[in-house]
Amino acid sequence: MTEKRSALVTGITGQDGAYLADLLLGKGCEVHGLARDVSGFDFDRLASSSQREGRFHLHGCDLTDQAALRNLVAAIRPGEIYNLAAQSHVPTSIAEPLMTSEINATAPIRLMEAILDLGLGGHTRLFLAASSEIFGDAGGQILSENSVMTPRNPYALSKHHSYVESQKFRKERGLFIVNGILFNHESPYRSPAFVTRKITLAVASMRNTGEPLRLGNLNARRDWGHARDYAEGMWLSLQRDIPDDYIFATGENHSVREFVELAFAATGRRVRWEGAGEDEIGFDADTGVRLVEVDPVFFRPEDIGATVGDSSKARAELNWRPRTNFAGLVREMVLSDMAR
Ligand code: NDP
Ligand code: GDR
Repeated sequence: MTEKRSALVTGITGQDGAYLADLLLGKGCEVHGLARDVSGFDFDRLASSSQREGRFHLHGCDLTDQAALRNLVAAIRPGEIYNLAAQSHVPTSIAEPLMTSEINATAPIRLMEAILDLGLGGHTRLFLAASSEIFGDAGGQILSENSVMTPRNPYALSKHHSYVESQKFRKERGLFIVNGILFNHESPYRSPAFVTRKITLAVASMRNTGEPLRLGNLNARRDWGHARDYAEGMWLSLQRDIPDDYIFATGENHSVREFVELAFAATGRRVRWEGAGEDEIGFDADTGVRLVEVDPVFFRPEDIGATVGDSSKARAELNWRPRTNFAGLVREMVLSDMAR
């Protein structure tokens, strides 16, 4: 742990913010969370953190408000900053590229400038949440820190911009910055805008609604891990004395179709697929009830077919490894949604 045991976490109301806040509090840290809408604050995800009286502080601040962000950093003088705040939804970035770029690229660059201007360069360590999206569509090739990067949507471009700039701040201006190149990670805290939680929520509620689940590309493959493991990787990466960039990934990938099958299996149902492409339908193998339909609305113009990451550097240098496997992740998400 760095000298001053205080951390500023942007994006505290998001999925990763909840796991990271819990982890940092467990390590005895003072946690300052930046949330843009304190009045609409989601205490559901942060229920256990917010109960740690005295060591959990919430600050209302939009990441794009440069002056407010700088004042916050000056007041807290955090030993660690985890910049998790982002417009993190790929389709939204296509609809709103400018807003995505301001939050995901310009704001982190301003944050780096603020650390320098405030004279905190030798004190504050900064973690930036980069993304496997920066590689673009690598055709299922296993991706390492040295793989070619060809970002292809506004979200990926914004994350790539921040990634490239941060390397300059590290090399040329001496800031302690780590990029975690994060592959997909999910959990019961995942927003329903993403396919995994959309599936587990639908599977859990289907007996009541009877509505089939409508999905896009069933054949897309992702390297899916558990968010709790990735939060641990973020923390580990700031504990080393030399800053560097790390891939966090499980090293295996699975299709949306496999995710659907395992999710239904957790409720005792088997899926039988019929048809192909937009006409494919998933039926309950025992009752014949329609469980899944393909809806072209959810297809993406330039979807990435498959991702899989090589996290051997993080495993060797940080002693990091994912603890929850794919089947365990799907089951935990379904059971959590059923319990709700
Ligand atoms: P979420 O979308 O769950 O959370 C994003 C957070 O950013 C939310 O708390 C959101 O607040 C906040 N935020 C968005 N815009 C602003 C703003 N202008 N000012 C302040 N806060 C803002 O993301 P995850 O937790 O899943 O991901 C964390 C980080 O990791 C993100 O940067 C994401 O891009 C990156 N990442 C995530 C991966 C994943 O699979 N989960 C994989 C690769 C990278 P609000 O609640 O107000 O919307
Ligand atoms: P992704 O996650 O774009 O990889 O970004 P998402 O869950 O949205 O998509 C994964 C794959 O599933 C396919 N898909 C669908 N996706 C959604 N959302 N809804 C559907 O109905 C659906 N049907 C099929 C998609 O086409 C895609 O191929 C996540 C985010 O967390 C980013 O912030 C992060 O950087 C990357 O992961 C790594």
